[in-house]
Amino acid sequence: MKKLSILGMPMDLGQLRRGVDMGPSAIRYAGINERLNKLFNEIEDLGDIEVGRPAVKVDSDTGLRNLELIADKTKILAEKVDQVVAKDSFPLILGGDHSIAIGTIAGLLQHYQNLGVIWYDAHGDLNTPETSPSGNIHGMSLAVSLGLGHPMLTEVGGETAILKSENIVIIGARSLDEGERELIKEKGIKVYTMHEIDRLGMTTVMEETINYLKGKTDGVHLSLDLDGLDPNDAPGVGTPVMGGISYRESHLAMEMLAESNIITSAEFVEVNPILDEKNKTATAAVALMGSLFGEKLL
Ligand code: B3U
Ligand code: MN
Ligand code: MN
Repeated sequence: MKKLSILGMPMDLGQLRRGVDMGPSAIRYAGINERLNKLFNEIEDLGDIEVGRPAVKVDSDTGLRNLELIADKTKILAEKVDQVVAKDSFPLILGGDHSIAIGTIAGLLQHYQNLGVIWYDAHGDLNTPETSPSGNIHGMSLAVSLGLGHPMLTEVGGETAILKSENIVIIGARSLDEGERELIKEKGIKVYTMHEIDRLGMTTVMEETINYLKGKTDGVHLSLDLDGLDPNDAPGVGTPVMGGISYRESHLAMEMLAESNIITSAEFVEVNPILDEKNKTATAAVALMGSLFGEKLL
C-alpha cells in the first residue's frame, strides 16, 4: 500500500468541553504507528497544527463561539490536507472536535470534484447559525461543507469548495435537532439512523453505503466522530448519546470499507482523554484504523 500522512489538529474551539485538544496525543499514545506500520509502505507524522490557547470569544452578531479562530485554523488545515493529497499520500487527520472537518473537507475539495463523505456520528452536525441550539461550531461542520452557514466558514476552501448533498451518507445518527431534520429532508441526504442499523444490520447498511457512493464519487472521505460509537465502547467524548453503534459493528463497517477500496482520506475526531477511561476511546480509534486500512484477523 502507499504512503500515509498523519496530521494532528488539536483544536477544541468548536465546543465547550476542554480536553479534546489532547485527542491527537491520546491517539498517538494508543499506538497508531505500531498498528499501521505493516499496512503502509511509508508513514510520515507531520505533527500537530499549532492552535495555541486562545481565549474563548463569542461573536456578538451570531452567537457563534470562536468563529474567527476556527476559520483561521481550519484554513491552515485545509492547506496541509491539500498538500498531502497533491503528493499522492493518504491523509489521516486526528482531532480535535468535529469543527476541524471544515478544514479537512475544504482541502479535499481542491482535488475531488465529486467527493463523497461518510459521516459516522451520533449527530448530524448540520446546524446553521439560525438553527443551532448551542452556538457550537462542531455541530455545524457538515452544513458548512455544503456551503450553508457563516461566510467566514463556508469560504475556508474558496468559493468552489462545496460538497454535494447527494454524495453524503450519515451513519449512526440518534440526536438530530429540528433544523437538521428539515435540512436532511430538503436536501434528500442519505441517513442511516440507529433505527436502520438495528433493522437492517451493519452489513446491509455498509453494502448500501458503498454502492450508493461508488459510481458517482471520485474519492470518499471517512469523517468518524467517536461519539457515533456507544458510550460504553467510547466513553471519552464530549457529548455521549446512549444507544450507539457497537465496537464490533464499527470494526465490521471499517473492514467492509477496506474491502471496497473506496476510502481516500479519513479523520477521527472528538477523542477527549480527560473524559475517557484509561484511554479506551483513543485505543478504539486506533483499532478501527487498523481495520479501515486492511488489517486481517487471520
Ligand atoms: N446538535 C447539537 C449537539 C451536538 C452536535 N455535535 C455534537 N453535539 N457533538 C449542537 O450543538 O449543534
Ligand atoms: Mn460530529
Ligand atoms: Mn457527534
